Amino acid sequence: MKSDKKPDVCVVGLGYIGLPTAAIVARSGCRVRGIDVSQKVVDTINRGEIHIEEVDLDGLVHAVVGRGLLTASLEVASADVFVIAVPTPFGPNHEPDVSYVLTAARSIAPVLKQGDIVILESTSPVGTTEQIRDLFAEMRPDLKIPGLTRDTPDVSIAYCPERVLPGRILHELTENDRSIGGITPRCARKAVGFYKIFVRGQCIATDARSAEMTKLVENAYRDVNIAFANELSIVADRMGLDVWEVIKLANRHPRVNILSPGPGVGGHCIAVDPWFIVASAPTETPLIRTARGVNDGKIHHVIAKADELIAAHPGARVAALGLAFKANIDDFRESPARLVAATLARKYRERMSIVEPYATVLPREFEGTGATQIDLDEALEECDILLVLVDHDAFRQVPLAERAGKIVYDTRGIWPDQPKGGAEVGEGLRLVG
Ligand code: SAJ
Repeated sequence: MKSDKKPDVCVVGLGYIGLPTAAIVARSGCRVRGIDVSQKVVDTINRGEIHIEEVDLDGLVHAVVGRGLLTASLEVASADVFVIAVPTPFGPNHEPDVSYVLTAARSIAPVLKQGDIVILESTSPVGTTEQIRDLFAEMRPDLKIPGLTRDTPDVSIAYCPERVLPGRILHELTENDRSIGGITPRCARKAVGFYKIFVRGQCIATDARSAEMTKLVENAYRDVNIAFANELSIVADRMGLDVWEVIKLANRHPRVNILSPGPGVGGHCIAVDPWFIVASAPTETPLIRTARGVNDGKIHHVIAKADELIAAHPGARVAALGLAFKANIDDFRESPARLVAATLARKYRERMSIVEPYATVLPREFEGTGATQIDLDEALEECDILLVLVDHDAFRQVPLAERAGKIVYDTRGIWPDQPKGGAEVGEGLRLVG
């Protein structure tokens, strides 16, 4: 990479992280080639359009494609910097699957040249960046590979996890601090030089294994803390206490900050990444493993409680509010709300309605159940039981007067003013926990 010119960049994987990253890097003036295995994705981006939903991403992609700074392709080509941002799912026993990462690295190896930088961004088990190094050493014996040569290496290899929040990706990609772990300190310095082109947050150099672990630790930390809140909600429920009131009071302690209970943990990060730590140290991770169990178990607790409530009110119409995995986004993947609503829809059929302002149609598993999608106004007019599964702002803003007399199971604690009362339809009831 010449210091006087912006590097040419190749981003492998144009998903939720790769595409916004490619667009932001292109906005900084680098020529970016984005690679994806899907012809449809490649064609969409080359038209200046996008295939995922993210705030302001459409305008940015349209602009950088229009200026010729971002092009998409099926094939990797020569560049100065390669960024790998492909999925790392887990297998049936929660073992991490890094095959997409290694396939991406294999596609880069033939075009690597002296001075290139290769950065892995995908969430990965500790040691994956070293696997890439070994793969390059095997495929390119002509190159001096960092960590395996005493001479100045020909290429740099580093790990730099993304830590952006869906809905705020473009902002956080530039503003968040980055942990940048090199195979060697020199590799880290080279990668820091690249991120400084478009990141305003601090770029902190470390080693590759520490950076890999840091990413897993951040999400496991959040999972464990959400598990604490979810366990509390079940305990409070059993003791007849309002968990939201207890958490609100406990959080007035200057060193206590309990997170929010909910119907379980969704998305593709927090419910997945802790398993990568468990897989690396199965006997040393009882807490992390248990937290996963608590958060998954909360989904079934909510299903059982909602089922009991609906069964106790024959004929009452039920509205499930929300399918997204969290508030104010249109992402329904690995969503506990979706699982709860679909399970109840299969049992209660025409009695169930779904309100999801971020969905144009219901997901496939609702087909044939008899459950229908309605809007929030219809739900408030026609349904007797309201199950709050997602804390979308649109739901939070419903005034008490419009919920009066409803039976409410509020798994997100959005309506603390809902009166607790008798269990008869029309009398009003608030369940939490
Ligand atoms: N949730 C709760 N209670 C809470 C907070 C969250 O039940 O108090 C639930 C949400 O409803 C959702 C799930 O947890 O179902 C995950 O939501 P989230 O907002 O905690 O996290 P994600 O998955 O959107 O993004 C996380 C972030 N990681 C951390 O906050 C440590 C983000 O910074 C990462 O970049 C992202 O994972 C990722 O890609 O790894």
